[in-house]
Amino acid sequence: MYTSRWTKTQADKIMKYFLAIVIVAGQTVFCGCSGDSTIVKPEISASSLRVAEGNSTEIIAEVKLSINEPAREDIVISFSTEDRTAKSGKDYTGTDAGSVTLSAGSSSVNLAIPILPDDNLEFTEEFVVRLKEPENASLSSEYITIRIQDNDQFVPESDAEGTFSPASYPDLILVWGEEFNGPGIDTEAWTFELGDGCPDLCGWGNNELQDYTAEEENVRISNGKLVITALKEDNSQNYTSARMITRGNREFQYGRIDIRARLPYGQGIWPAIWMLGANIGQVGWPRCGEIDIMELVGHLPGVSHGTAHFDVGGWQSKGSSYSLSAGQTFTDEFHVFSILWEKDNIKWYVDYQKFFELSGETVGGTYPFNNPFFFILNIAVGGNWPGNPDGTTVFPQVMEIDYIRVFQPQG
Ligand SMILES: [Ca+2]
Ligand SMILES: [Ca+2]
Ligand SMILES: [Ca+2]
Ligand SMILES: [Ca+2]
Repeated sequence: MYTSRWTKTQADKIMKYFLAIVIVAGQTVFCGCSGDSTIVKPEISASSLRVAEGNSTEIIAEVKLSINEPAREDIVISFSTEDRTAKSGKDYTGTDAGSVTLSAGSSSVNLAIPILPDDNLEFTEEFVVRLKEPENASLSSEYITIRIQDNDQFVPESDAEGTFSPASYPDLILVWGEEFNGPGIDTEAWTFELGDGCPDLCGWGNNELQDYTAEEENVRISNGKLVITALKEDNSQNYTSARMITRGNREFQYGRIDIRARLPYGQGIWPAIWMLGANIGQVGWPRCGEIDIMELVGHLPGVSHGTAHFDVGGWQSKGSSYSLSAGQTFTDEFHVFSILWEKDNIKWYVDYQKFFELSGETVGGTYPFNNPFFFILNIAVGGNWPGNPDGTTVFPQVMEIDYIRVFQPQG
């Protein structure tokens, strides 16, 4: 055998050195421009997460941190949390100095954050986990967003007149409470749209029959309620009603909106509680977006419709409806019509029962609902959807609105 001048120890050292070169070469990038080489650190990535809130016990949000190749050595990743709309101590348990170890040989590790339960109706809340770059790995992104999806149900109370909603919610601010309890209609909030829509929009775009007025016989406050009345005028085929809007006066972007109302009925009667994008003057309809919180066609007096209208290069709508038990109608008593309107998402409710949800992903084209909107209240008579009144239709017909309340998250 060839007699080496190296001792065994020296040979071992050389072998280790050689192996080290092979290992390093396996992850070496040769840069053609300079001839230098750079060691590429393994990269750690994680994606944003949506978790459902719990009711009595903590839910653990598990953020999976993945590495693009099995870790060659233990990687300690430090992290902290930062409040956004979710607050540490109330909605989740945050930390200033967390750490998690991705062990040698493994390709992922879960970072766990406790989500705190409650029974409150809330908006979707979020916080972020901020990762600190470890010495021996890089990060694909520093921030991971955790969204907490509220899971709470609410059963409304009722009085002799029907169901009602609470005047306040924990952690929500009442940004507009229109109680209709004053002596008259608040003209700083409301203006009236008058006439038959002619010449621009005769029949208000739907071949409706009514003339809108601001006369007391068509619109007034009575017993703490707004009363809109559709009338068949004596000795004629003409109908009068009222349509009032908050355009330019009370406009809102997002909110929990609760409206307590009792609705008219009968063939050809079409009450609506709805919203239009405040930019309608600039972009027109349907690009401005339309949120119908409640629409009812009077021949189906137990069915309330919730619908969104928008533009996908042409008009499109999506919606659903809520039906009372057989034999019951929305004229019998008051009900609470609500939307929970958040960024990229709207949910529709009657008496806190969700019956429709629209999310940004399901709207092709431009999503118009992340903008300010104003309210519209009206009773239309006749038109394309309900058809015209007939001999069965009883006049007058009234829509009574007890209140409109707009809540937004605190802070
Ligand atoms: Ca809960
Ligand atoms: Ca919460
Ligand atoms: Ca909750
Ligand atoms: Ca009231």
